[in-house]
Amino acid sequence: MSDLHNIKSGINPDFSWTAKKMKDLTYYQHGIVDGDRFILSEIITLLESQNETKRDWANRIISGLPAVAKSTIRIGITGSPGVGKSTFIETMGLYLISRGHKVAVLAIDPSSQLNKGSILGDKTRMQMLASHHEAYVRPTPSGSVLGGTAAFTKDCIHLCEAAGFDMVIVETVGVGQSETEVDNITDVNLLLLQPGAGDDIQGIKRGIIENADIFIINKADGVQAELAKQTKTFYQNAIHLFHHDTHGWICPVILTSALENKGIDTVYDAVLDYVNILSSNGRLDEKRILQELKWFERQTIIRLQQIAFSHKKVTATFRALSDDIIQQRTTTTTALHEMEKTFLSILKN
Ligand SMILES: Nc1nc2c(ncn2[C@@H]2O[C@H](COP(=O)(O)OP(=O)(O)O)[C@@H](O)[C@H]2O)c(=O)[nH]1
Ligand SMILES: [Mg+2]
Repeated sequence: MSDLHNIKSGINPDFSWTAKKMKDLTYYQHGIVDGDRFILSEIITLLESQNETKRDWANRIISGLPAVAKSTIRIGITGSPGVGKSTFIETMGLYLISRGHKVAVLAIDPSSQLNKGSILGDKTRMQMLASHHEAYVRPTPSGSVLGGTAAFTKDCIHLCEAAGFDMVIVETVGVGQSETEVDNITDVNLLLLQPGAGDDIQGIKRGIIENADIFIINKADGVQAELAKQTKTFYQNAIHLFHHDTHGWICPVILTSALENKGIDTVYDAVLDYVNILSSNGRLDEKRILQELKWFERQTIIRLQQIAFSHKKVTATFRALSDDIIQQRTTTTTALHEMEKTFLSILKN
């Protein structure tokens, strides 16, 4: 592992890295298969890198990993900042370990983009879990990875599963585009809410609510215990207004206290119930394949867009037509038709 030190101490770290590391695909792959958390972190750092060679290398490592034999569960945890997600994951994670699971946590922190300190905050919040040898905790600042959080998290999930973690928890905040995408890479989604009159649901996108499979009213303790019960009734009534795509599933609303370790076993049972429903008749596999397909479709559209706009004729026509629209020389419908003709003429050549 002496070359690892070269990465940190070399004058040109990328040079020493490429020269030495590239030869060593098996170092990483064996490390993952052995469940080595240090090597797992190294690969995720490569994936996060702004350096394309490193990212390519990480992708080569991932595509060469053997299929995971053990069944795994991917749990998404969403909720507004401050609702108690990190605290909940710490408590839930330790509970899962006590039930014989190995737990990986991928926390996507939107605030850390502005303030790197909050990553430390999350690590401290999940300190017991982070230092447990049956767990792996990885906070990632959102916006820090090229290609988006969802694609990156998907790769991290595969890596964690290959490293033997059978419970992968993904923490996100229920605001913003990338978070809705993250909901589409997990098997079961938990939405954490605060005791109160449902105010926090207004800040959460409808897509997030529709993607939720289990509703959790956290902080059901102390002076808020009574209010939490009322909130539970409120959500139990409100849930019928939302469509859930798994036939026969009525989203449970569960009271928890992450601080006082209450209700976690009920959440665990609900997660297993939901996954059992999905697994019957291979619906879990089907769901994962559909997620992959959806992801592939979305990424293809993004790539198409990038390729199209890197074409000189497309950008020139687009600029000229935009100008025509500004000068009121054409209508948007006519301009769109012109764009279409431009695309088709390029495709034909
Ligand atoms: N009373 C109470 N406070 C909690 C509970 N869970 C979390 N908190 C507190 O809520 C605050 C935010 O928690 P955190 O886990 O960082 O929330 P996150 O932003 O959703 O990850 C912290 O001060 C926690 O101690 C709980 O079950 N009961
Ligand atoms: Mg948090």
